[in-house]
Amino acid sequence: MPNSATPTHCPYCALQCGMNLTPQQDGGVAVVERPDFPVNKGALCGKGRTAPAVLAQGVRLTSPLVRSGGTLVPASWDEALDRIAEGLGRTRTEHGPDACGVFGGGGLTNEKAYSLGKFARIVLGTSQIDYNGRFCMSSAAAAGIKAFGLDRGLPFPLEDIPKTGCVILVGSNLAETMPPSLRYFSELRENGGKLIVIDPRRTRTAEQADLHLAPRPGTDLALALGLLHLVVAEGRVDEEYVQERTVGWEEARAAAMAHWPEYVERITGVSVPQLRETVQLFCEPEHAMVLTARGPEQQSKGTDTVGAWINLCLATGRAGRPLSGYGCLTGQGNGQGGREHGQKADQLPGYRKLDDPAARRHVAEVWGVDPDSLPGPGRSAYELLDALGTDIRALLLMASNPVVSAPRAAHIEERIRSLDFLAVCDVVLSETAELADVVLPVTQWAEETGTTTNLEGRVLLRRRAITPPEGIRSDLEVMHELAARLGGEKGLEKGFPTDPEEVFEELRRASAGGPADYSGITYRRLVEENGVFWPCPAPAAVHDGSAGSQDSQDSEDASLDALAGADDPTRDAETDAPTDGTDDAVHPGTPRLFLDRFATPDGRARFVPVSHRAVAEEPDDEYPVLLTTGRVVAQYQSGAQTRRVDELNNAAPGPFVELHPRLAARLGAAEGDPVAVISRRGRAVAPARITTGIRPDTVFMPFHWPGEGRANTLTNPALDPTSRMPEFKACAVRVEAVKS
Ligand SMILES: Nc1nc2c(c(=O)[nH]1)N[C@H]1C(S)=C(S)[C@@H](COP(=O)(O)OP(=O)(O)OC[C@H]3O[C@@H](n4cnc5c(=O)[nH]c(N)nc54)[C@H](O)[C@@H]3O)O[C@H]1N2
Ligand SMILES: Nc1nc2c(c(=O)[nH]1)N[C@H]1C(S)=C(S)[C@@H](COP(=O)(O)OP(=O)(O)OC[C@H]3O[C@@H](n4cnc5c(=O)[nH]c(N)nc54)[C@H](O)[C@@H]3O)O[C@H]1N2
Ligand code: SF4
Ligand SMILES: [Mo]
Repeated sequence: MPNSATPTHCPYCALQCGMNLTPQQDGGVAVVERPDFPVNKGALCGKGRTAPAVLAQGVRLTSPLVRSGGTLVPASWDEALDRIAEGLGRTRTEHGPDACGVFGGGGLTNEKAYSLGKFARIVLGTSQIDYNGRFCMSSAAAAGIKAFGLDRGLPFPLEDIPKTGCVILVGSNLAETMPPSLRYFSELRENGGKLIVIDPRRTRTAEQADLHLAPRPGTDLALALGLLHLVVAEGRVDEEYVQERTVGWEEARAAAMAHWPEYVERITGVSVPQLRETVQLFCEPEHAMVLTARGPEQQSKGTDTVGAWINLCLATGRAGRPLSGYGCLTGQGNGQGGREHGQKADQLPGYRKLDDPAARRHVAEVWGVDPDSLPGPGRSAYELLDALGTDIRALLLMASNPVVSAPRAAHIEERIRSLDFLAVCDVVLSETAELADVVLPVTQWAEETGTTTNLEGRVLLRRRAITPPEGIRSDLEVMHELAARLGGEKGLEKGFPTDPEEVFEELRRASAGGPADYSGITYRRLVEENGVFWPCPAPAAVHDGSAGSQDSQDSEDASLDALAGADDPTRDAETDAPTDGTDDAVHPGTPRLFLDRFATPDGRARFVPVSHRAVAEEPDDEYPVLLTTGRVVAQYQSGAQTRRVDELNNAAPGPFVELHPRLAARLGAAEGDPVAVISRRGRAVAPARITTGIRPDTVFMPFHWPGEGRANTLTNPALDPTSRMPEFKACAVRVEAVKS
C-alpha cells in the first residue's frame, strides 16, 4: 500500500481547500495538512477535517439497491443497471425523450458534469436536464453575463482581498460557510482596509465587520440603489471611467435618483446615516470590492439585485481594475465548473449556449453527432422538479437531495413520489434516494480523480488516494454502462469513457474557443501549477467561431481572445486537438479578468437600469413575519453527508428557529421551546434560539434537516424571471409557540 500522502481537495464547498490524504492500515484515509496550497494554506474547517468519516462502511452505500415489494433491497450491478435502462428506455418509447428528466449537482467534477450533459442530450435525447446550481448562484451568473459579458464567480484571486481598501460583503456568512477564507478579511483589516457586512442577522461574519447593516430580508436591491443615489448626490461618480469603460449610465443613474435615501431607509430599515457611512467607506480608498453570496441572490429579483450592486461598482470605477471589482462567492465544491460544461438546461460545454447554432455545430462535432439531433433548452431546476409525474415520468438524479433542499419541499417530495421511475446515484442513502426505484452506490472524492473549479475560477485536480471498496463504481462508469444499454447497436458507450483524464481531454476540445475555455489545461499542469485559472486556451486551440460573450448569439471571438490574451485570432480548425500544454507558448491562465476590456462585444461593461420591487410574498396580518434561511458551519447543504458524521452532529444536532427576544416574548416562548413556523406551503417545528442578533420582524432557519424541522417545507418557489432562482431568502410566515 502506498504510504505517501496524496495532495488533493476537500469534497465540500467552493473554497476547495487543499489537503493531503494518507492511507491508513485499516484501508481508510487520514486528512493531514497541505500548507503548499495557496487558498487555505493548510487550514480546514470541521467538515473538511472529518470528511473521511463518510468513506466508512456502515455510513455509505455499498451495494446497488432496487425496489422490490415496496422496499429497497440489495441487487447486483447488472440487475440495477438493467432496471434503470428499462425504466428510462420504456419512458422514452412510450412518452418521448422529454419524458426522461436528468438532475445533476454542483458537487460533480467537471468530467462528470460534462458527461451528464452529454448523456442527457445524446443518449436520452432529452432537453429536460438541470441541476442544483440553479438554486445557488444563478442570479449572480445572469447579472455578471449581462454586465460583463462573462460569468466567473470571482474575477480575481482571493489573495487580492487583503490589498484592497474596502470590501462590502452582501449576504455572505463566510465565517460559517468558508471559515478558512476569513483570513483574507482579517488581513484586509490589519492592512487598514474596511469590511462592511450586509445581513439581516448579526452573524459571526458581521461581528468581524467595521460596519454591519441589517436590512429587512429581500431589500438589497433598494439598498444598493440608495447607495448609488448617494454616490451621485455626493459627486463621487468616476466620470472618466464611466465614459471610457461602460454604457448605459444615464438610464441607470435616472433609476437610482428615484431612490431617495429616506425612501430606501423606509424599505430596508437601514438608516440614512448608515447609508452615508457605507458610501464614504466604499468610495474613500483607491480600490474597493463588492462580494455577494446567497443572501441577495436567492431572491425572486436576485438578478436585478446583483445588477444594482454591479452598477454601484461601475459608477465608482471599481470593476476591471486591479484590486477592485464585483465578485460572487460560489458555493458548492464545483459550483463554478458545474455551471460551465453542460448540465444546465440551456447550455453546452465551455459555457456555450444551447441555442447558438455555432456552439451546437462545434460541440456536435466533438461528440460525433448531427447538430440538429441536439435538443433545445429545457426547464429550470424548480420547474423541472415541479413537472415530475406529469410531463416528466422518469428521472435520473446525480448529486442532489431535493427532498430536503428544494423550495416548497413537501410538494416536490410528492412530485418525486408520483414518478413512474426514479434512479439515484449517491454515496449515501439520502432522503431522495430513499424514494428511488434503483439506487447506485458511487465512489467518493478520495477514491477517484477529477477536476473541480473553485470560487476563484481556478481549475484544480482532485486525486484518487485510496481504492474504493468492492461493489462501488464511479458516476462515469454508470454513464458508460447506461449508454451501452440505452444506445443499443449504436455503441454510444464509446462516447462515455470511464477514465476521467480521457473525459477531460474531450472536455478541453468541447470547451475550446468558448467563454470558459479549458483547452490549454492538462492534468499535468494542474499538478505542477497547483491549479490554472480559466480562460486558458490552447495555443492552437480549435476556433470555429462559436466563442463569444455569453449574452450574444453572434460570434464575438475578438473579445475573448483579447480577454484571455490569446494571440492568434486566425486559429486553424484543422488543429482541433489541443496541444499537450508543454510547449513554450503555453497560456498562463487568467487569474484576473477584465483589466483591459470586458467580455462584451464592444469591450465595455453595461449598466442595467433596475428599480426596487417587493418580495414575492410580503408579510400580512395572517403571516406577519419574514422567514429567511441559510447555513450553519457544521452541516453541509441537505446534510446527507454531514449528518452522518458524529463530530458534526454533536456540534449541530438539529434545526432551530432563530428569533428576536421581542418576538419570543410575544409568543411566550423561552430558549429551546418548540415553536411552529407556518407559511402558505406548510408547517415546520423546531426549538427556539433567541438572540438580539436578528431583526424582530424576521426569523431564520437553517435548511440542513429533513422531517418536522425542514425549513424548505415553508419556502416560496417564486422564481426570478431571468435566472429562475427561487426565493429561498424571504417568505411570509406566522410563528406560534407549540403547546406541549
Ligand atoms: N457550513 C456550510 N458551508 C457551506 C455550505 C453549507 O451548506 N454549510 N454550502 C456551500 C454552498 S453550496 C453555498 S451556496 C455557500 C453559501 O454561503 P452563504 O451565502 O454565506 O450562506 P447562507 O447561510 O445561505 O447565506 C448567507 C447569509 O445571508 C443572510 N441573508 C438572508 N436573507 C438575506 C437578505 O435578504 N439579504 C442579505 N443581504 N442577506 C440575507 C443570512 O442571514 C446568512 O447569514 O456556502 C457553501 N459553504
Ligand atoms: N431553504 C434553503 N434551501 C436551499 C438553500 C438555502 O440557502 N435555503 N440553498 C440552496 C443551495 S445554494 C444549494 S447549492 C442546494 C444544495 O442542496 P442539494 O442539491 O441537496 O445538495 P447536497 O446536500 O450537497 O446533495 C448532494 C447529494 O449528492 C451526494 N453526492 C456527493 N458527491 C457526489 C458525487 O460525486 N456523485 C453523486 N452521484 N452523488 C454525490 C451527496 O451524498 C448528497 O446526497 O440547496 C439549496 N436549498
Ligand atoms: S471551508 Fe469548504 S473546502 Fe475548506 S475544509 Fe471547509 S468545507 Fe472543505
Ligand atoms: Mo449553493
